[in-house]
Amino acid sequence: MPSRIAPVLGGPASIVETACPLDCPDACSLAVTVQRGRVLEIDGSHKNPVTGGYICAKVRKFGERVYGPDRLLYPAVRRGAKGAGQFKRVPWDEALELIVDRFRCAKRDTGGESILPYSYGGSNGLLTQDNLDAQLWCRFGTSRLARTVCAAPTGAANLALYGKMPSVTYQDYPDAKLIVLWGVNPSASGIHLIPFVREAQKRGAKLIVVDPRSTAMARAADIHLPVQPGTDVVVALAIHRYLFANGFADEAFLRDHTRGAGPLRERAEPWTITEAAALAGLDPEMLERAADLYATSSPALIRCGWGLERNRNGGNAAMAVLALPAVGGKFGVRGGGYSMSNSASWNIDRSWIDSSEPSTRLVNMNHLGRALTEYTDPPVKVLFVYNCNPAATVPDQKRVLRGLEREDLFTVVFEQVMTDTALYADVVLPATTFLEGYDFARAYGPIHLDLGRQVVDAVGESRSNADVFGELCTRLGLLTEHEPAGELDLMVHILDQLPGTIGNDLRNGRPPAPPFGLAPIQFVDVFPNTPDRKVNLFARELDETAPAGLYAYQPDPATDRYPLALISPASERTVSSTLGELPRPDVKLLMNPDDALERGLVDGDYVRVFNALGEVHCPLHVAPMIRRGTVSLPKGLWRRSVRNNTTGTALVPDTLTDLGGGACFNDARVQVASLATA
Ligand SMILES: Nc1nc2c(c(=O)[nH]1)N[C@H]1C(S)=C(S)[C@@H](COP(=O)(O)OP(=O)(O)OC[C@H]3O[C@@H](n4cnc5c(=O)[nH]c(N)nc54)[C@H](O)[C@@H]3O)O[C@H]1N2
Ligand SMILES: Nc1nc2c(c(=O)[nH]1)N[C@H]1C(S)=C(S)[C@@H](COP(=O)(O)OP(=O)(O)OC[C@H]3O[C@@H](n4cnc5c(=O)[nH]c(N)nc54)[C@H](O)[C@@H]3O)O[C@H]1N2
Ligand code: SF4
Ligand SMILES: [Mo]
Repeated sequence: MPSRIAPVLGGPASIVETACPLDCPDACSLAVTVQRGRVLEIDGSHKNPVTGGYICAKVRKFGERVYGPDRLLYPAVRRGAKGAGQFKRVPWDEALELIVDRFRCAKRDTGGESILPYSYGGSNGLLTQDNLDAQLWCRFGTSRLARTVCAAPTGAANLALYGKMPSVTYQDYPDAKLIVLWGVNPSASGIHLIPFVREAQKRGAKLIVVDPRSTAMARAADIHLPVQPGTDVVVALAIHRYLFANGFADEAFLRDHTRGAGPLRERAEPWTITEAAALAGLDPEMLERAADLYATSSPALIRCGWGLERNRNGGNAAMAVLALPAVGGKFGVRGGGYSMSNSASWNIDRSWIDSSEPSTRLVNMNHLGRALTEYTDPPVKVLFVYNCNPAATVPDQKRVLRGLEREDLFTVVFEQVMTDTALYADVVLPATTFLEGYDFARAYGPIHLDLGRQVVDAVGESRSNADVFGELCTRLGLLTEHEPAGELDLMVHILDQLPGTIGNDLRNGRPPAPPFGLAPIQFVDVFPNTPDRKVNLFARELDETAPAGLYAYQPDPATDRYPLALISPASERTVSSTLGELPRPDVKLLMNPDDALERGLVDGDYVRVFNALGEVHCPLHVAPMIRRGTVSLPKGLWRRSVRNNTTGTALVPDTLTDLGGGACFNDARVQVASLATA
């Protein structure tokens, strides 16, 4: 679709190379056409071979965010009621002094812990988070934030089993003879994987997709297992059982490279193919075929996504899925093993800042609503939001909004655009986008690191995170003389600190590589980063902390009143809620025809999707692309794109996953009724 930013100016155009740091696995290399200092067109470049010259439609339209009507251009303070979005422009100096003053008062009156910094991966780059911001919070002694809204359960599983060993990159997919896409929809969430999967299929590889929806990849698969959300743990355990029971477990590998195979086998024992299929709502023959295909194929590769983690059993699901290649003996060959987040592969996290851990209160970000409305020891008095849009993206939206409405809460929102959260701010600070500054874009699908360069001047008075956090630190007297205090300083400092030749390579525009290369073979080039270098199939400490133990299944939260599982996966239109400000005519609830028939609903009906926490009003899309008993809304909706100003997160309980304290987005259980009859 052509961009709505028209080339109005004329004159010579130039192309600037940069990289996309958004929260997407691919970290594309970009070629941005600039004319008279304005972004004209954004496209993929060939610098990164995985990008291969093309990018997603959403970032092609990123210029509409940069110059759009929602862009924040200057600091402002609230004038009207909270949430009304009425602000008065103020100079940066006044805004920052106000914030510094409120920080000092909060610390004096209710203690540093009454300040809650709140952030996630808005721009996922190394310069926009975990540096001067972290220093500010740590040195001022604020509450700490457990960043758990995403990847906490899969991260906990990957850490426990393999110490986050680097995993199979996109380029190695064509070597696989079997690819399992488990709870991942790369057609939306990491589009550059698709050609590599297609290439593998062309060379004869089989494809299995495990997903309650019939995604494009599921339709192209040899076997599609449309699991009931939240049941992956038992499906994976049934495959383990099949491997053990039929002589497919790799005993030599288990002996030499793993610990804890015995207890894993015991936990898998009750899950026969029949039992697991019944619970997960699958055809047992299909499940057995999938187990057999996995057992007998090599190289066999599992791409574990994040769709399977967003429920009460998410951690154990990731444990059971990620343990499969160890039991099945799938490592040691190119195209075999697993893919999970590769973000830890560079081993460079936060090495450039003072990382002394304070012991202040740790707040789980999934409990924001609770923290704002219930915490008393001390209550949250100052909330500082950046890189995040919690009014749209975290569980229990109504409670979050109730918290943000508190008159005695001082909220700072540091943002690029007037988000649902920024509307509730007492002070808004305008942030640059990645096209207006430097950043390190680190892929978490492929193993790739690139330096994003400034393409155009900062729009309006917007400033980068590093500059603003550096200035806040300086105003509060928290930095020593030789520490970096802004974006350029910090970039140079990081380039100097990066291990090996990485910094030099980035300076010179060469693609850097970690010591084990850009396409490591698991158990040849890389090994588990666990203390004994073995796969820990049964981490005792997790068995103790998980509510029902390791590899346990906790029952579905559905009730007679709210029988439908509501899921909210990534859509092509936004990255989480980023770009959600652009007009969006297509917000619909997807429902299976049998569920619609049972409720007397037809395609195009206006419906209410509701439970005890809230309700969403939207049109209905009836299609067999989703399993019976499950309905779906897109993730990352802005409130204004839904008729009643409420999005899917309003229906999500703030319960936590079994491991890692993650969000249970897909544990929302709802009923759907026609709006006319409601
Ligand atoms: N276009 C786009 N790209 C994105 C993002 C985006 O919002 N938009 N977000 C980025 C981010 S932050 C992330 S974390 C990744 C996420 O990317 P993915 O790993 O693809 O995660 P999801 O989109 O949450 O869900 C993936 C699939 O899991 C299915 N699913 C839901 N519940 C279950 C379940 O219980 N079991 C199984 N097996 N499948 C289930 C969904 O139907 C969906 O098709 O994508 C990143 N890329
Ligand atoms: N219903 C439902 N909700 C979900 C999920 C789901 O599956 N279902 N998935 C969740 C997932 S996977 C994730 S990762 C979370 C993400 O949720 P969030 O962390 O809230 O991510 P975004 O919605 O992208 O919001 C990031 C914000 O940061 C801002 N930003 C970007 N770069 C910068 C910068 O350099 N400086 C500053 N100050 N701001 C910047 C952007 O403008 C944007 O508004 O959403 C979760 N929400
Ligand atoms: S969002 Fe993902 S696919 Fe789109 S340009 Fe950025 S890295 Fe590439
Ligand atoms: Mo995410």
